[in-house]
Amino acid sequence: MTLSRRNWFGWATAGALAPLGLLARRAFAQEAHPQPAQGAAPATEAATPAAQPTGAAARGDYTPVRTLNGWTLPPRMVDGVKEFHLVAEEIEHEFAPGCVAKCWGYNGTTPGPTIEAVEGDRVRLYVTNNLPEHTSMHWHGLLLPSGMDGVGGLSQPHIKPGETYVYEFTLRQHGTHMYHPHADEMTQMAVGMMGLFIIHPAAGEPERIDRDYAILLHNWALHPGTYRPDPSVMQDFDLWTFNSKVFPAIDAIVARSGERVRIRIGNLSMWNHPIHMHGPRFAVTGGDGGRWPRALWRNEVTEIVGVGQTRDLEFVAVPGDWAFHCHMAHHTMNAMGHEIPNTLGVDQSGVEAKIRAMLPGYMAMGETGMAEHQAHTESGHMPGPENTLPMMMGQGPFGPLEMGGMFTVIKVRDDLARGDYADPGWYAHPRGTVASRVDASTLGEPVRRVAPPRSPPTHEATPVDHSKMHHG
Ligand SMILES: [Cu+2]
Repeated sequence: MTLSRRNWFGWATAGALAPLGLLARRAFAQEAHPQPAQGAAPATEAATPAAQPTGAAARGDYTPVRTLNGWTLPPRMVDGVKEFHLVAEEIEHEFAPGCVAKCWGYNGTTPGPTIEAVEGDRVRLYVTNNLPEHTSMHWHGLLLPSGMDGVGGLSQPHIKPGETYVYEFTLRQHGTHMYHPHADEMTQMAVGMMGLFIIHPAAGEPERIDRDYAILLHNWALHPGTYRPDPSVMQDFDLWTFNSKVFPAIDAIVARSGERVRIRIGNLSMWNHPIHMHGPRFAVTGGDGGRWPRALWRNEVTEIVGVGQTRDLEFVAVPGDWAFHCHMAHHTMNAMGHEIPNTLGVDQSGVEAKIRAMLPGYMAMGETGMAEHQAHTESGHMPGPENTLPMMMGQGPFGPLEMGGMFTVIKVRDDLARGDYADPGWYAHPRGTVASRVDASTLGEPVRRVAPPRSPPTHEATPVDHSKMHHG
């Protein structure tokens, strides 16, 4: 403690008063971006300088990352080292109201709390294992000594139930990184053990980031009617999540018009996810290896975030309500059934009556598509098994959104206060800027390639006249 105070005063006098200014700025930033459990961070950080002051004037002056639906673990400064304590434990997790499960996570949540630090920080990470089996902790993407890499059996002994291990290293990079066990990974990740590790650049950002969001992608085999994710499933998952939540339980991404927004995305699921943003293009500005040189930035509207990868997307906010989602259509559904026969276009009326004689309440689905699913669910026609969610959910200002899973809305408004993250409701579109219904009879005959069918298609075998088929 004495040593730490001496270091502090030595550094403060040698480095003039710059640190005081930056500490004040950081305290303000924390206050302006309130998040659960972040309250204690500014005071503890203000008490001690970071271990390796770089002398950069902007050191530590960053916009705190906002983990959508999640939280950031407050560090404790001990002798100039930033300490974090993660506790691996069983938790009860709610994916959305009506769907809960026994999961494994850290410090009460899945994903675990986000760890946030600055390039050059010395960090000490305690990991306590309160699980019934051994675990370990891998710091995904971090440059560190081999023995701190957390591969159970390879770089360290496993952390047995009841034990606590300590990891300590200096952060020699910045960017979007992750943490997860490297022990019985198939089980421990399948049930939710993962988190984000965000490192801000010591020299500050080349372009000021006004809002810095972070999302961890995952998938869950939580079969309808069950309460524990199934770790043995490899492809047919039931829930697709941003920070372990499904739409519509996922918070909106909120920004003010003209602000520069970054969305950091990490993927510890079992699928690659093409993440798609409506509205403005974004620039992909970084990945696992940190922020890319500006010459490598590229404009996209969809970016694949591969398994085990991270990507940073940045854009200047444009007013409106813009969908932000995975473009794998099944990944914006909840609680998929996987062995459903394809009934699209099938007249099921006779079948439905026959089955209903044996299964009262049975309702055929999908004749004209699946949109009827949400309508039936919401009108109470279709009670599903317990502890599951409808495939399609969410009400928008114009009707059902028919979404689930990896979907949320970027809500950009002109009149938001800086640092206001409250959901502003639905966008008030300027007059004349909303698609609307017209009388099609005034439009004349649309140009078609082939004549429309004379009668609705049926599943009766129809003779095909091959001589009339056109190719090309
Ligand atoms: Cu996806």
